[in-house]
Amino acid sequence: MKPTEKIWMNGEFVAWKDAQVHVLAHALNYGTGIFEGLRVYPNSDGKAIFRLKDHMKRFMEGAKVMAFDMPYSQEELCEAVKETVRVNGEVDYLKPCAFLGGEWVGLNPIGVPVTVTITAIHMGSYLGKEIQEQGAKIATSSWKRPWNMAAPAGAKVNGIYVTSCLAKMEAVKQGANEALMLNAQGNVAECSGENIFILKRGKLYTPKTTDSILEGITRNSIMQLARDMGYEMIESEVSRLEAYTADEVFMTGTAAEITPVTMIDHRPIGDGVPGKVTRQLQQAFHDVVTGRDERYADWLDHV
Ligand code: PPE
Repeated sequence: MKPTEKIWMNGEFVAWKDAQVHVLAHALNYGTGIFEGLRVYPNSDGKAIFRLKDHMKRFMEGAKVMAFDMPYSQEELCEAVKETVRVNGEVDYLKPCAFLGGEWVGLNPIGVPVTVTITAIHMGSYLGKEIQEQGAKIATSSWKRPWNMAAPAGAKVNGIYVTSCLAKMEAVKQGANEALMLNAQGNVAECSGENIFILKRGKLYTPKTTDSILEGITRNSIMQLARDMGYEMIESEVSRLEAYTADEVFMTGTAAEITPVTMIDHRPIGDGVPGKVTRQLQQAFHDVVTGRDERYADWLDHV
């Protein structure tokens, strides 16, 4: 990975190569961390971070779920994210992390110090420019999305991402671009790092927050944009069959933005090309994040 200038680590900026932890850091061995992902976009008057407060609110909520003793407030972290953009210049993605560090063996996390970092990177297109434009082929994974009885599936907890990594690897080895994960009920939950939407008979559907999904901020933004554009937008259970027979399918995420899905398990979705509504939402989202649509100016934090 191409290094950027400086990483914010426990309140100070350190050089990329100096942002190190011990091999016995608790999070490295037991997955006891949380993270976020935010994008920064060029706007007419500089740069803006998309939904900064909402991302850092989710970060603090994740810390609460993990019972971390967070050394910084949400406001301090928002400021630190902005500062990280300023000192690193041309970056487009930020990854705040909070994890149990130390030098430790043993599961009990009580008393292990929390390390907080914010790394800026140059991500570009997450799934690849061609996939984002032409559509992704996705494959149902044999790995199910962890559900509430086993893990706090609604929080971005590091350890939970093992399932996403296994699912993604399986999909890629099968020749697909992304994995579709089902929940304990066998309904559609989400992809390895994206939420999913389907369009059927003119209405948009996306799995409910209780369907073992991460409550995506892009998901929330698209729900609002779709409603403002006059579409009926329904949060409901989505079966695998409904996904196969949808007129359009797309994924949403900070990294993947809005990516059309043109094939699920070798079955073409609609005409097998990105759909009209997907294209419309992609364009609308682009206008919002680049500050061209003033109705959503509140979602942008200028740096
Ligand atoms: N589901 C999962 C499991 C997930 O990881 C993400 C974000 C989403 C849904 C979409 O959430 P939101 O970004 O708030 O719209 N996944 C991050 C993955 C990046 C990474 O590889 O790391 C992201 O998009 O930033």
